[in-house]
Amino acid sequence: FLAEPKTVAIVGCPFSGGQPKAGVDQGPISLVEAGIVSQLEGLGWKVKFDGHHQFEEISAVNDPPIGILKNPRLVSRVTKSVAGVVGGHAAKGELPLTLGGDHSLAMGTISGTLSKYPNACVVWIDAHADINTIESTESGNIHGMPLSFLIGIGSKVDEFSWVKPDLKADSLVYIGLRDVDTNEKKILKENNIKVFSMHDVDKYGIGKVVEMALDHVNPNRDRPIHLSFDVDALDPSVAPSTGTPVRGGLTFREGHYICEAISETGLLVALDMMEVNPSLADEASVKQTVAVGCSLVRSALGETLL
Ligand code: B3U
Ligand code: MN
Ligand code: MN
Repeated sequence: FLAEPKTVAIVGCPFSGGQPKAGVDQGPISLVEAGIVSQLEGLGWKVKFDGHHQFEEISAVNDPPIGILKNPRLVSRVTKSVAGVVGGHAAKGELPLTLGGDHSLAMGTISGTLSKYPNACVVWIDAHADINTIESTESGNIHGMPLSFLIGIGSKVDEFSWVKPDLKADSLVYIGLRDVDTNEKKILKENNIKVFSMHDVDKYGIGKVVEMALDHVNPNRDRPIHLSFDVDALDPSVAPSTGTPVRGGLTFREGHYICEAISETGLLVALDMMEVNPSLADEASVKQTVAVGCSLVRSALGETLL
């Protein structure tokens, strides 16, 4: 495939249906208001942004749980439409930048990426594994589940039959995990999925961890990369305004290093910045979290320190 596209298409997704806390739907609005469009233009990108994605509304009464899954029809329809939008931008050679919104959206973004780049690998930065199946989830929150649908594990849910299980378990690598459910630990082991937890970041340092992560999913550095970044991967002292903060996370520099190193590969084809919730925590914390979200995006899209 061709080198990094020069046009970035911003897909703002004001969506919170994959988890219970209000406010994460304001994440993309805050990131855009903080100036992400002009910041990316300043890095030399042509930026396409024509307003936030509009979703079909389905009220809770028309969307009863399926098993334990909450808001299943809403999440399915929204993520399906996001898959179409992201896939459409990718097909035109643009780099889709999806601003969340909760991480269930990645079901859509990664489906979209794989429709254009079937050989893409996924680098998932998160405190959580987001790989619960319909059998294993205890919360029923779909933002804790997108990867099981994409990989095709767990029993099938009709409502999500549009999701093609096209992501191979060995095309996924995680960095930053520290809050993984017992059931998820089993799923990760059984499917031989490569994880670099915070323990590994402590042990090897972030430079070595990113190198090992890329060696696993992209040994020849020739596969397109989809980077899905959950801001809760960062330590809560760095990114406090998010729905499920977990202490012991990535430092400011570790988070940025990951983005810079992936940018340096020249292989990035899609980027997600997820779970920024500007309604949580005080005003200064919100400002700080939104600013960090913008600067991680800039690093992934080529901003360097020198
Ligand atoms: N693993 C838990 C908790 C969780 C996942 N993602 C977030 N929280 N943000 C679950 O609900 O599946
Ligand atoms: Mn997540
Ligand atoms: Mn998370």
